[in-house]
Amino acid sequence: MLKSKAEMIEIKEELKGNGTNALPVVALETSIVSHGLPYPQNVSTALEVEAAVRESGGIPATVGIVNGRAKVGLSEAEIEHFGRADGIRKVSRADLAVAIARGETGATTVSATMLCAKAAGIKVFATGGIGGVHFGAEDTFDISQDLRELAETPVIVVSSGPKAILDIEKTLEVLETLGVPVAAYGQNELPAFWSPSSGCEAPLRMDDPAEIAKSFLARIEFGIPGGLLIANPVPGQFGIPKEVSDAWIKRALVEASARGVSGKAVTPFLLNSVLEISEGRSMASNTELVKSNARLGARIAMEVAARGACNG
Ligand code: PSU
Ligand code: MN
Repeated sequence: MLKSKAEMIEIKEELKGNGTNALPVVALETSIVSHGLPYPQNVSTALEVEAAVRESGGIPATVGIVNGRAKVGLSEAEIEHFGRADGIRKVSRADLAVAIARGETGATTVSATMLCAKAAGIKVFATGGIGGVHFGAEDTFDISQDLRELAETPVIVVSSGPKAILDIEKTLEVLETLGVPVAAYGQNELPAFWSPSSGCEAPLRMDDPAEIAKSFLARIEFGIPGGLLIANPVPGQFGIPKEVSDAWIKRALVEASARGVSGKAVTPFLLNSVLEISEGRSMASNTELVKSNARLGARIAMEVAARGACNG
């Protein structure tokens, strides 16, 4: 028998609205836990990120595929499993339905987490850096599914911009082509993950969570599909100067090409390799920026909820 949609998704009780009160839920991803950071810092970060959402007035919902069901609102034990187990599948848009049909367990990337958030009625999702256009994409065609998801799925993604390992200029061009609004939060320049500066001006600047919520809801009301990308710069003392991170990335890219890394392995390889090259410096920055995005995500979710956009 084919599973019904209700059987494919399990939403934690706390996240279900009562039909009258909108809840300020913030979705969180598991690919960053399973593939983005090493154990045990991945688990402690994921739990701190959930706490950061709560402290800022939101309700966290970490998302992952568990035994063929999209779970929205993982338990602490499940988060621990995603962080500890080896070989957890990376689930993006293309893999989501296959993982469900096969009864697999998998960690969701930005694209798959957005799809699960939409299915659960969640409007805001906080993460680290989004996927985008890789260097050399003119030869490899390596462009993340995250970009097209932003064009299609109505979720506000709070990030620190595209991951610094990417070709930021090309990523911005593709986002423009796809009609995705991209706003730097509180500055004119687009941040680039560990670094508050990318050298590129952001297409938009927004300084106020209420303005972000209103812009998103106006888009829905007007019938324009897709989300909104917010790029929140890493908090001051945790930022890594662009020249420093550019040097790390250069070395990581050389290593990736020497080893012929391709497909979905590219991003985890580069992040891991930068972690080694930077002797762990990239990690503090990575964990702090995700927490900061979680706090901003909660403030935006409260503004969305205050305007009646409901969960459940
Ligand atoms: N941000 C991080 N660490 C990560 C990722 C983002 O700080 O590991 C993950 C996200 O899940 C993102 C994915 O969607 O990397 C992008 O992978 P790809 O480039 O293969 O689309
Ligand atoms: Mn890719």
